Amino acid sequence: MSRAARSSGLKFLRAALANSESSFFNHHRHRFVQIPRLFDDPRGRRTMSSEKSDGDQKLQIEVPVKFIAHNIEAPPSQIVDTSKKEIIDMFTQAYMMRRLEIAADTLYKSKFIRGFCHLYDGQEAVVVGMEKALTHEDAVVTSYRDHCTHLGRGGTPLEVMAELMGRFDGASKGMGGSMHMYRREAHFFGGNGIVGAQTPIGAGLAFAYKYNKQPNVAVAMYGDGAANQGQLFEAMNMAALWDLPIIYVCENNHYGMGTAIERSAKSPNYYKRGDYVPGLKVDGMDALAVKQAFKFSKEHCVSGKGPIVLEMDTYRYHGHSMSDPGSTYRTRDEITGIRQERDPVERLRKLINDLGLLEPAEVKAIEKAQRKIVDEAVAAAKASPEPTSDWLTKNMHVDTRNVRVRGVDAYASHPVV
Ligand SMILES: Cc1ncc(C[n+]2csc(CCOP(=O)(O)OP(=O)(O)O)c2C)c(N)n1
Ligand SMILES: [Mg+2]
Repeated sequence: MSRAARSSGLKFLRAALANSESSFFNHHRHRFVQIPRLFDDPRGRRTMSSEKSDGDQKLQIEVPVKFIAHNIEAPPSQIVDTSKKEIIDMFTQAYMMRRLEIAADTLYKSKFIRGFCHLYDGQEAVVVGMEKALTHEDAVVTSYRDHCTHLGRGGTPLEVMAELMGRFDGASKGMGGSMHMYRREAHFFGGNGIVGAQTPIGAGLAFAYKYNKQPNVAVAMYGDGAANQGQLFEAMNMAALWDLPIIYVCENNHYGMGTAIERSAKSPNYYKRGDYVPGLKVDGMDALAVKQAFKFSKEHCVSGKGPIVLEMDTYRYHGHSMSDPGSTYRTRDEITGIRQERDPVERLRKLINDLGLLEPAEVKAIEKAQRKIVDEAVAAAKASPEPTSDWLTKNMHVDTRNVRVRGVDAYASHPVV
């Protein structure tokens, strides 16, 4: 469809909206609010403009799925301030994440990647939307499902790919693997293999911000399975007691390994599970809704109101890890249905098309460029060397060469080998 034809289609859409709160939009579709947007100019006139000073185009989009609040008087608006550039950017990032995870799947099956490997495809909107509301001065800590979190924090596809293959160019010099992405300079404190372990670490990061009087927030991301872990409640208690600036993000992908949430949680309303901690349930497949929820939460935390829980309603397409085909505890129809109705990458693409932000050929060009980036990262990771054996002890905190430790017998000591 030409840009002109789409634009006349949009005019029709606007007219339809002006006339009715039409059922034309089902509950998963974004509603386009207003282009150009009205705002007050410095001379006190109401001015129509769609251009920002940098040539970007301002947009306001109504996200269709309502935020559901717990212990929050004024939940965030359904209307999200965004821009053409931001939407294209989110699509580009989400598309690249998707490609990277699919490449990882292939590499795993051809044995270039070994060991644990948990893929994030399906959940991309959570990281992409989150990063639009935070800065890299804010801290993030997550679970073992961390490849895309690393990319969101500005890490490169090569750092992820090489880490997956145990190569020296990896985020952790190839010594950690899939669960151990890490990027200190962007305040990304890694993936964690122990379910829930990141939640008290997040409280510690938030404590540091409060102690140093820094206007930043810590984010601890955990799964629906981890939501039943005791340490989360201990950490939340402390965070709430001390009003720590932390956003607890429950990525509810509806399964903990092969166990559906209804079979593992007495209450699968994870946004309420902080009890005295405010919470919001968010459509975690909608990057704009995610951004809005994080913007709201960061303001909440930095203003001194303490922690908040965001339940992201999301879905993982792959099995729990590469050893799980992911099809024994759920139906193929369920997976296909989510792909068709809620896919986060397709939603962003649709937004670009519906608003006529790019021509279809321009979208194709973005996809091609991102595929090339991933392909090049795979090639470079394969060419990257393995870490040399002296790296095995390089990150030890203590030089143990002259240290003796007590044995089972209190009077005998042994050298550390
Ligand atoms: C303390 C601990 N218990 C058990 C495990 C094994 N384990 C790894 S992932 C997982 C399920 C977690 O599910 P969820 O929190 O929903 O995260 P998701 O994998 O869905 O992202 C379990 C039980 C572990 N790694 N650590
Ligand atoms: Mg889960």
